[in-house]
Amino acid sequence: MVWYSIVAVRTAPTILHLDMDAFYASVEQASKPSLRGKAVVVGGLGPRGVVATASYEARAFGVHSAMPMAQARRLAPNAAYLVPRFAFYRSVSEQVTSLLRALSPLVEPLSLDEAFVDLEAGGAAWDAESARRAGVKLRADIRAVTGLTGSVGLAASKMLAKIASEKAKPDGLVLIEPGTERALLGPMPVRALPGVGPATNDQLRRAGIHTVAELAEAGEDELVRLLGKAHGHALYAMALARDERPVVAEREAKSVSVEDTYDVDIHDRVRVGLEVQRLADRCVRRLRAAGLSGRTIVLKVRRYDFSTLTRSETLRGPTDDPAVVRETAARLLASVDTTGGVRLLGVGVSGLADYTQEDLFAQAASAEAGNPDEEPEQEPAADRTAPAERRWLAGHDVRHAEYGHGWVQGSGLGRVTVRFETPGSPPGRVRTFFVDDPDLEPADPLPLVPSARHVPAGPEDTALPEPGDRTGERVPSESAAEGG
Ligand code: TTP
Ligand code: MG
Ligand code: MG
Repeated sequence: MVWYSIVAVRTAPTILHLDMDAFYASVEQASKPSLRGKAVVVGGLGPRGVVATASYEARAFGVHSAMPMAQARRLAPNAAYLVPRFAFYRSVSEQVTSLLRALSPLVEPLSLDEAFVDLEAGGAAWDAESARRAGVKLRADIRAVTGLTGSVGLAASKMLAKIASEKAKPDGLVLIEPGTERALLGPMPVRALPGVGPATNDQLRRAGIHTVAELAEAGEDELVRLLGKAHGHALYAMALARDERPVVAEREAKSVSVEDTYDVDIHDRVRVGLEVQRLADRCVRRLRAAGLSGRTIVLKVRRYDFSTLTRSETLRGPTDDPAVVRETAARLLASVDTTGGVRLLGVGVSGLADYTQEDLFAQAASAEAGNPDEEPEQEPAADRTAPAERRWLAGHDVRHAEYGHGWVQGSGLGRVTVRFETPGSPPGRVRTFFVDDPDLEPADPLPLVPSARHVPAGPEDTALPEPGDRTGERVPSESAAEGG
């Protein structure tokens, strides 16, 4: 196997970007036959709950990630609303990652459902044709092993590979032939480029720049004048499709942070506060997209004289709640002297854990208690005693002594409704039980593809925080439900 990755500028489209389609929702559909082809929304319950993702069927109603759950329910009242099962999504993600690692030692995961792969470094591809073959085979392997679809982009750079996979969505493959990059990028909105968020987008729009072609025409000097040196320079390079960032293997994120440098120092204390809130929200979005939560909130402030301060606060439990991160960052800001002006602000979260279910349980708890103001994230999970109904989270698996494996379709008023079906069965029947029915127990998820090499609910699951009322109630095995 030869390592070509040292070669300066790549000419073959051998960087692959994979992004799974509607990831959490697709896992739920693969898991629950009755939901296939239906609108499915996965997200947090409770007053501050937001949509994690929506199936493409639900997107047709306008539902999308980060939308308040209440708004989603108004748009798509008949969709299935499910609570995320992060440990299960991670186990599926690991199945996908091991397929990527078989292609190359250079695999750079970006989130639970997304990664770059340097095919050339693994000897898996060397030109457009071999790259396309590798991409087609990868998609087929992912489907065989997980039952899910992922979209693949192939290009000679990371930026274009990611743009390509976005174009390929859902369930497709797009290869950008070298030499066609600029023609392809030209008509795209500037927002398609990495690093162009809403603020930059607005700034460019005010300058009459809407498309990537217009960005390239504006020229480097103009962009530097508009956006500052670093950003202007970087954006100009991307507008010309120049991106030589290498694929970096195993970048274990120790923290997730975002920062902004201001061309003009900010003096107004209120404005500084607003910027910090905005950064906190952005930081949380990244955290969530990476399937992480963290305990330590960090605020970074570079002052007019380039002196840089960091302040941090560690919470009792991990969080990915925007309100908690915002409040903590605001508290930290209160302890910093910003008179004289601020050049840079940053907000980060460290002490990372995989997504804990804690926040969601807390949200569900405060919803039940009718107390949206409580700060559940700062209480240890073990202290919360659950009423019987909270064992039955919508979408989570159960086993009934007589009817076998199923999932919770809903609960309330002392009843729980269960649909009895498994990934390999036809759509199943619904039955209703009392919440304290002794024949009904929480269960581990079943593999999405019954014969797959990997059993999703293994030690990984037990390592993650569990709701207190589940421990010690493990169903001995999932052997009965799937004949293989
Ligand atoms: P994405 O890849 O951004 O979205 P997606 O896979 O659901 O849909 P598609 O890629 O087809 O457009 O995110 C991957 C998963 O991360 C998503 O399924 C749920 C989670 N997520 C959140 O929890 N919150 C968010 O705001 C986003 C964007 C994603
Ligand atoms: Mg995705
Ligand atoms: Mg993604």
